[in-house]
Amino acid sequence: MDELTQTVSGALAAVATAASLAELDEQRVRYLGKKGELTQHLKQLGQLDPDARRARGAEINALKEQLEQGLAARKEQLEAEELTRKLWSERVDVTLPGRRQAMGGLHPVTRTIERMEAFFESVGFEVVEGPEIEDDWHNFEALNIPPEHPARAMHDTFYIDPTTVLRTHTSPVQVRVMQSTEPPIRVICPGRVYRCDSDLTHSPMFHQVEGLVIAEGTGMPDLKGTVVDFLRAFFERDLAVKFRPSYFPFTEPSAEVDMQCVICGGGGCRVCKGTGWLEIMGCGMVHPRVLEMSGIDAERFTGYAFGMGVERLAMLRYGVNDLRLFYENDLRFLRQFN
Ligand code: 2U9
Repeated sequence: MDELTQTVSGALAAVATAASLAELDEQRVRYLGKKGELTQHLKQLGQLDPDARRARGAEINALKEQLEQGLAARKEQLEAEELTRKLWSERVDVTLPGRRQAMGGLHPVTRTIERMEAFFESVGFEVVEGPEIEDDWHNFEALNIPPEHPARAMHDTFYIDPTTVLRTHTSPVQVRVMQSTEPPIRVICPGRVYRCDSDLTHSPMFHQVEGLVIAEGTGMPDLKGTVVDFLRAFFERDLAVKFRPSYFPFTEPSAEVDMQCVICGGGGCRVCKGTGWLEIMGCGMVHPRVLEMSGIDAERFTGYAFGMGVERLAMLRYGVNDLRLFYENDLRFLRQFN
């Protein structure tokens, strides 16, 4: 018996210092496994007479229980250590600075449109948008653009079907405003427009901002004042501006607007082709037939309108020399506007 007690106390010592769960299990197998030392002793009980067997059996079982308790206690310890190690290795330092969300920004074309809207809203215009897919009547007919007009040719306009187009200008939005609103009307219409045209200086999709004012007694002086004030506010400079007679089917009289070159200040450079002037927009008094077709009494009301390309204004304001940069989504280009 002494021998077995000694064995078990040695086993308890080994269990108490087992360095891992695997080592602990080795100890369990060594003493309590099928061929374990204690198990062997229990198997030999059969050879004893009943009284001795009962006494010896109780002793061995007590030792076995002691060893099982030792194994369980060490197992619990080792598992707790293992959990602590795992938690420590997976710890998160909540005091570290967070990863910042990269800040996005508005596209230069959007910024330009917003800048234009801000000016016109400050002088009483309302911003109105309309559909990019238009019918022939709103895009052409109501604007006094006759069926034989070159703009209507397949090579200038994207046709969806014989009477449906991608709008070639935002003017159909103003037509819709005239049809649905009693004057006075004071609107600007920004948006995408489409023309079957693509080269270094033309994109098949670009943006326009057009304006329309309809009121009793308005005329060329109001038009000129509005346009000059806009250009000076937009470019933040006291620019020279001139109005050159021109022709559009929807305005009469019509004018193209030239402004002092913002790149060279008027001395002459590559951008203004040495003239000192830049063509910047078109405008005119709304043709009475255009007013009448949309249900406005042209005897009582007059109107003025203007139109400009957003990309062109953005290029001049930001000093961008290639239109294609606006459509390539190159972040190195776009990040410069924030
Ligand atoms: C209605 C009546 C008249 C809008 C106008 C222009 C002159 C013009 C061009 C500028 C550069 C187009 O983007 S561009 O190629 N626009 O020259 N636009 S008057 O006249 C209107 C519009 C709507 C009902």
